[in-house]
Amino acid sequence: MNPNSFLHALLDINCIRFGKFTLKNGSISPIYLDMRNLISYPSLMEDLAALMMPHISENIDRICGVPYAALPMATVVSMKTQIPLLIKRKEAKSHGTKKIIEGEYKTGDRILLVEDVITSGASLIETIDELEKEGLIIEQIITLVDREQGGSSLLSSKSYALKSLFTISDIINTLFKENKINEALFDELVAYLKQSPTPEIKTPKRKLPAQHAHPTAQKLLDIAHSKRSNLIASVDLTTCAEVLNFLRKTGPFICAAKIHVDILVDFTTDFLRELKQIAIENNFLLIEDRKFADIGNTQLLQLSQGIYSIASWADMVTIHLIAGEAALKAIKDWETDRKPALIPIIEMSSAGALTDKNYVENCTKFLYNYPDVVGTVCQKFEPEKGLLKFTPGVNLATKSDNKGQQYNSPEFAISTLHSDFLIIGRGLYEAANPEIEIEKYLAAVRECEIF
Ligand code: S5P
Repeated sequence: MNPNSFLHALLDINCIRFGKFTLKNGSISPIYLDMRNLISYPSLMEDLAALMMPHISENIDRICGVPYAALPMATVVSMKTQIPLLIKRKEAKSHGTKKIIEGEYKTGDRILLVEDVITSGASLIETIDELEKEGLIIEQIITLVDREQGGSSLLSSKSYALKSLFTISDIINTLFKENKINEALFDELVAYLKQSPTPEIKTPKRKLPAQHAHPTAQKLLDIAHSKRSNLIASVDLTTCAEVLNFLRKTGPFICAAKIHVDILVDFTTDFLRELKQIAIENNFLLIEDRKFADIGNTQLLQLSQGIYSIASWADMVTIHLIAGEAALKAIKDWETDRKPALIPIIEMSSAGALTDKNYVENCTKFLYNYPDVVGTVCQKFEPEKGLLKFTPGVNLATKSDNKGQQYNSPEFAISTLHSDFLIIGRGLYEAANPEIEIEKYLAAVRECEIF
């Protein structure tokens, strides 16, 4: 069945009705959409599945139906595609397992969410949150009808892929063209759609905080505000001269330089002296991206000993929380004169990273209890309680590096991911003229009005 014939059928079986209807939000609408009646017509359910199937991505592990109207739709699509079904309960069971999702699944399964009608998208976002809390990845959403009342913009502002088989404008235009509704009704419907236009999604602009409880984080914020730059240069160059030259050029425009000191082929302690000097002269902080990931005792040795003697010069260091809370506790209990602030890595930017929702949720159980922690390196996760958000994987020119790195634009990182600080590596240090390239990044972040 072609899409237009399917629309006629929806009209015939009263899933689309015209008249005067009071909607849930109290407003009066001349059109009413109620897809629940479709279940009385099994052949139409099959037609619907056939219309949805060409849009389904290849990598879907599970199909999820949201009760009630979309549940049988998801069921038919599941039967036709042989992709197993999940049901998201309306309320968690009050007894026994207290499950919210029925059916077999595992963390990281990619989900196709099937919906009947999407209006503002608010209830769908609640469903998505609940599924994500279970460690599922919402790969795709297919809805039969989009009422064009903000739902699609809300979902795309949160980077979800939505496919609507029909928009309400499609329905009205098609039915008018095919003489299923008369001109007077068409005009009334068009006027209705015009006076209730898609509400614009007003996501408040991300502002860089002014205050932080930790003195090093406060310093970083002060520098960022004074330079109007939230850029952290990730200087992954391999000779001391290259790193220092790069920072002499870009130092005035960054608020911190992040290095991997162990990739330098000609490291000497003189390098550290010069690095600190350039940092002072150009007013930026130093981050060692060591990604500590060991038991507490070893981490303290890695921080304080060896040729790099990281704690003696780094203002901040990155740390994985794979070892659990003990990793942070050992550093908290460490008595020393110079302790770098900590930036735990909660989510990684690489494709297929194992830092899924479960991992993130486990980290948040203790993350906020350690005053040395000033922020997190993450992607979608939004840290709370004053922690700053640092996001790597930012590049103006490319989306990936063919080695697993995934890039977003500065605009996306700030406006959609709500990052405070952007970590930029090859986008800057591989540029022919980093001091010119950095102006493009500065223009992009300032455009987001973060300062
Ligand atoms: O998830 C992460 C965490 C980090 S710290 N993804 C990352 O890319 N990084 C680091 O950021 C990575 O080690 C590198 O130093 C920098 C990104 O560099 P780029 O050249 O890909 O921009």
